[in-house]
Amino acid sequence: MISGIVGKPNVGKSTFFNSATLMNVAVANYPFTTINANIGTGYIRVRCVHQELGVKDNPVNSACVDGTRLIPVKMVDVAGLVPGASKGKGLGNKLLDDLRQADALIHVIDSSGSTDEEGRVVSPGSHDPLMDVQFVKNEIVLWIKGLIEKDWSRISRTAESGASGSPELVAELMQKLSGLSIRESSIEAAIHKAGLKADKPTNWNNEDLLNFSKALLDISKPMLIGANKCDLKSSKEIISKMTKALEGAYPIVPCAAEAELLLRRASQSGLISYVPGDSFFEIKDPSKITAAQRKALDLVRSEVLDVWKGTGVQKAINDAYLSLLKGIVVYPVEDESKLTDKKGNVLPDARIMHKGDTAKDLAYSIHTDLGETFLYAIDARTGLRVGADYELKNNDVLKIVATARKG
Ligand SMILES: Nc1nc2c(ncn2[C@@H]2O[C@H](COP(=O)(O)OP(=O)(O)OP(=O)(O)O)[C@@H](O)[C@H]2O)c(=O)[nH]1
Ligand SMILES: [Mg+2]
Repeated sequence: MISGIVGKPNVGKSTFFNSATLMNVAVANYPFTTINANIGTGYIRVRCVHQELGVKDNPVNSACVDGTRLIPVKMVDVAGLVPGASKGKGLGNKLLDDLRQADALIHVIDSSGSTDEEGRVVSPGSHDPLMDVQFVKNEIVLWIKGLIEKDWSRISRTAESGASGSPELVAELMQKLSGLSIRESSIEAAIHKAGLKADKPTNWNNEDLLNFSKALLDISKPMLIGANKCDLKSSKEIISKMTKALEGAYPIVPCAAEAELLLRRASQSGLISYVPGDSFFEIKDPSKITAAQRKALDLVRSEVLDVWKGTGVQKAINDAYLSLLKGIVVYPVEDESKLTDKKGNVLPDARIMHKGDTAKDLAYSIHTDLGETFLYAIDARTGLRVGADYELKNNDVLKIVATARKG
């Protein structure tokens, strides 16, 4: 599962990305600082099961800080998107292509209203970011529509000449949109949601294609709004207005990416203890901190943590994977009584799976071989066997048993 960080230029996408991944990609106060996509690893934060199970853990694929498990997830930061991007304006289709692989979108907006549609600096509160929510969505819809339209007459005719109608259209669209991280079931659902008939695609008009593209975006790439720069004064009123206006359409998470970056770096260099997502931090040794560092940290506390109860960056990431993408966390082990891997590490891995995935899906996600030779799994909590179709539950600890593969 990959999340894509989208939005118009100069809203803080790369700052958000840096704060999530602790990478160091370029950030600057002008549009189009980012040109090529940046791919990195962020973390979702969950309560680890080790305390409940009464063991000490040795995470391998993830980290555990005082009972908080940080599980790696892939994130991509792309260039800023301007009105007309789907027609090639700004960095146009290149950046949209960089979004192909994203399963969920974190749409970063400038909630202080101090950047115009194209990311140029304007006075705080003078631009309404609600307009950006609309145009960014429209551009992504038009890009999807453009991809389909290019080949629509062939797709629709081929699909219609098939024997039984709908499966042909879905298969043709699947092929056309391959690489876009879209499932077959999402295409079916989008046809249905748009109120269209799959057996007569040659009758679809321009508006039908547009409605289909809208539905497909909503279903296949769910989105939340990261209302960034919430440390600035003008953001409070704008966020409250937007929250009402977007109710039922998109979840909105107030964010202060710059503050998160400062906290993460201060924590990394040992100045403070802070776990991403916390609403507080502690200065480790007050005698080692400079006056400037203290001032910056005090500002983060008073303008962000005390007001918003966190910087929002971790919440946005968690919500993207756990709510939008319906992720659940599963801990595979090799020895179900000791909860270890082959090397004796306790609760070594935490994996994010989809709600609805089965024990066999878990096996496949670890290794194709393990999926193909799957026999059953053992629930470490109960010691009972579960079958291939067992639906995974959040926080399951499972041992997969497979036949030994020869040669
Ligand atoms: N006040 C405030 N400024 C921020 C915050 N996050 C980012 N900025 C500033 O916003 C400006 C743009 O940040 P970037 O991260 O480069 O923005 P971007 O969206 O990646 O920009 P492009 O790559 O040009 O599309 C920089 O001056 C950042 O320091 C924040 O949380 N609060
Ligand atoms: Mg950038």
